[in-house]
Amino acid sequence: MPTPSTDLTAEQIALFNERGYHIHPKLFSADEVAAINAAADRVIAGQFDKGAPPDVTTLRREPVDLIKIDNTWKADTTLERTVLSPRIGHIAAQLIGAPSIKMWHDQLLDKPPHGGRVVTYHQDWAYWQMVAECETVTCWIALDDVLPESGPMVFLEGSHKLGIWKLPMGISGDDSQKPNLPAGFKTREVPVIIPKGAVSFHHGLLLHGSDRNFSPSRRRAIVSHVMSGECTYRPGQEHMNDWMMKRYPEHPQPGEKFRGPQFPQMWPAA
Ligand SMILES: O=C(O)CCC(=O)C(=O)O
Repeated sequence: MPTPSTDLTAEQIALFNERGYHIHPKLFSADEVAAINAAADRVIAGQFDKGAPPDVTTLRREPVDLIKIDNTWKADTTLERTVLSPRIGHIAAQLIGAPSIKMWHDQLLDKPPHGGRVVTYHQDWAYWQMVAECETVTCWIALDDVLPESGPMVFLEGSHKLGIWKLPMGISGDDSQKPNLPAGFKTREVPVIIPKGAVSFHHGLLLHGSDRNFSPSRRRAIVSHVMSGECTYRPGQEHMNDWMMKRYPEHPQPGEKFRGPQFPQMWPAA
């Protein structure tokens, strides 16, 4: 596959500002996706070719109904190359008009066949108040063809313009907490039905959730949650990154830009 273009048009950026999301056709080839899936299975099995574990591994309930692993880039070279890809960084930078892009954290998500959980409608940045500025983008890389029945993410189009909402009572397992949108607010539910290798980008304030996986196949994704390189550290809300970044001698003080090994730069590429 020829290297896919990551240059966005002014119209694509304007649509992101209007809708709160951008879907990019195949950024990763079938061979790349196969290698990523093999690496993801190794990490799920506890094999780390970088010799270090990811930051957090969550295998929910028995039988497992959702696998969620954070900061896999620390554990595996193939996943590191994927989530820190300059292809992702370049697109995110254009979407939010940022001079540079850093990793906030990554997340490997695996919804098993006939399983998984409801992901309650939420806004990503509401969980990331440690990042003072809402200059974040979630870059969701499909590792399987996403089908209407396999529990796709669903976006509430345009909802990023409504400001910040309070956190739902629990991120998973409950679909009854759809926010009460203001009367007359025009929106639509947009399911993210994309082929493997394509990438969906969404704004830190866009309301989104997902249903269970009703299909006989896995629904896997690896996600780069990224931020502008200009974003600064605001302590107060609990987050994995607050304690993980302090394990390294180099980390930001309150009010400083994020720096140090916890937050690798993705764009411009080193
Ligand atoms: O993959 C899902 O079902 C939800 C993912 C999500 O909420 C996110 O990546 O922000």
